[in-house]
Amino acid sequence: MCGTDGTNGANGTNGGSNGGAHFRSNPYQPVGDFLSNVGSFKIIESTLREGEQFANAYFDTETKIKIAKALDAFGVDYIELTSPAASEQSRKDCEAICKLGLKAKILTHVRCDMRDAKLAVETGVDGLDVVIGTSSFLREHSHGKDMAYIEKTAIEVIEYIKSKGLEVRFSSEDSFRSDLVDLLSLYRAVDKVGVHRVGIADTVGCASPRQVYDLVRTLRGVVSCDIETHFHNDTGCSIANAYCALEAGATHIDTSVLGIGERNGITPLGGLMARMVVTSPEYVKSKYKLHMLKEIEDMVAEAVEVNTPFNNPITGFCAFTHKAGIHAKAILNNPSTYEILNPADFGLTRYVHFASRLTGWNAVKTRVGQLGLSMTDDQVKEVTAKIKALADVRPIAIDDADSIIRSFHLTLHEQPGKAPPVEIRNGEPVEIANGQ
Ligand code: HCA
Ligand code: CU
Repeated sequence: MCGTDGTNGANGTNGGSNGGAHFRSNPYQPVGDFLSNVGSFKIIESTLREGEQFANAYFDTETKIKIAKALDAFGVDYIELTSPAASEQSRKDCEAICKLGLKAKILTHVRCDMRDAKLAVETGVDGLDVVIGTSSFLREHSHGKDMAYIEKTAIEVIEYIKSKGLEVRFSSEDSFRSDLVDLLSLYRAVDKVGVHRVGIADTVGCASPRQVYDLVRTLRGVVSCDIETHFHNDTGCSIANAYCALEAGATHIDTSVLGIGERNGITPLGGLMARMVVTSPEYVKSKYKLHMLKEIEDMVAEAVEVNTPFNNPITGFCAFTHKAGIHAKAILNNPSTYEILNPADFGLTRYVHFASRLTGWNAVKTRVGQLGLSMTDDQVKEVTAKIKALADVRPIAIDDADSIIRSFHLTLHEQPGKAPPVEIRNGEPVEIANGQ
């Protein structure tokens, strides 16, 4: 009923002359802060790594290449791939993507282990994202290594990768449940040997925005390298956490298309774009091809056999649908009244609902115009009452509302000044012939 692709009835022209007239200046500027990177962040797109850990994901080589090319065209800074140590095909796919000559830098994600690092540098990647668990949970129940061992291995692996002329990031899994002193001294040590980025990962999705702000801000004071962040969405904070990380001085955000990843995934690329285009419109619009978002999400949704969630930012089927009469009226006058995002920025159109019991006459008036009919305001109000009367009896479709409008108009034409011959009988609009 309310699509986002511009094919449905009331879309398209509803913006009228105000369609692009969103705010001239941006009233949503973040609190100014010299460490904030909300206007200069980079994206590490991990659909082909974290996303491959999504329950439904199986990407064959062709699909991986298609996704990598699309993400590159969209403008992401980095594309992160599954470790070549995961399987022989993963290694070959990594090599194949490196050979595409994309603008985005290609990274692969490896355990903090020299064998994995050696395998990865042979694939032709631009850099390695090295990771190891640092929380007591993971140290005790996963790899069983202590902090001294982690630091020593980390330094060896980082120095090796750097000696090959590649970019290297070092990250701790489960950073928010790691001991803060352990974490900071480890990061200080890897910063000293010249790691390009350190990473903070909320592996279990437990962190709140304020905790993220505090940790990143503290880390910002300890290391001089870039700071990458990675947020799982178990408690629904993945976009807010990414935003707070940037405010606190993080430089890189990990995303995946539709947020796919382990469990319910990580910061979604589209949701992050929605957040950041409001905060930093010039930066986001000049850097990323926002018009490609829907196509990329559809591509990934199809590959992993899911639907785009109805309430997805930007591309959810009703993300730009306005229903209540009060909303519709204001939107038709000026879309900024009830829209913080402009659908046109994403190549999409808004939709003003005109087939419900909440419908107001302004929306119906627009629909009358779209159907190429003309009525006075009083007539539009009359036909609106009919639409609402039917919608009080049952849910109605666009076609129902259109047929009420058309037959009402027909009667006006045939018998100017006479009462319109449409009545609701047994919950259906019924045209009343003369005298019946
Ligand atoms: C995982 C690893 C990771 C790594 C994040 C990073 C996480 O548990 O699968 O490299 O920064 O969430 O900790 O995705
Ligand atoms: Cu993760």
